[in-house]
Amino acid sequence: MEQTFVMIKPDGVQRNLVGEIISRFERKGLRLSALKMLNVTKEMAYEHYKEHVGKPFFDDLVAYIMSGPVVAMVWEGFDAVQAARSIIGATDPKKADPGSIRGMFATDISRNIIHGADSPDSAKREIKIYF
Ligand code: D4T
Repeated sequence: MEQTFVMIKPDGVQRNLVGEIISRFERKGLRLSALKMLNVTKEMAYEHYKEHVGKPFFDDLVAYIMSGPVVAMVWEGFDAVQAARSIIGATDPKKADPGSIRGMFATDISRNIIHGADSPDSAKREIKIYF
């Protein structure tokens, strides 16, 4: 059994996609083990995205993630990290599978609705930031 960290970003919350997104994870067969709505602080944003410090999109990324409430979640199940990433789709919505969350609901890489941890170690690190 593996755990992964998933976060519905401010645009996903503002566009009333929380129920739709949670439903997709439930129907996949993953189990919701924690959920919290919160406002991301600058410290949390920097910790979450520290691998991107110095990149051209970093400041916009931090401003975006702090622009409204997010929904942080822990999902668990067999191969949960990969299962979640396949439901979420590629980082750039233009390249995402059309049936994935980003493929269906997003158009812009800088407003891509949802985050999913990219490995079990990242999931552990990110869960500590938000829970
Ligand atoms: P997150 O972390 O938001 O789930 O995205 P990914 O894990 O799928 O992708 P990432 O870490 O490579 O990128 C983090 C975040 O930065 C935004 N981004 C990324 C951007 O605005 N412009 C870019 O060129 C890239 C590569 C989108 C996701």
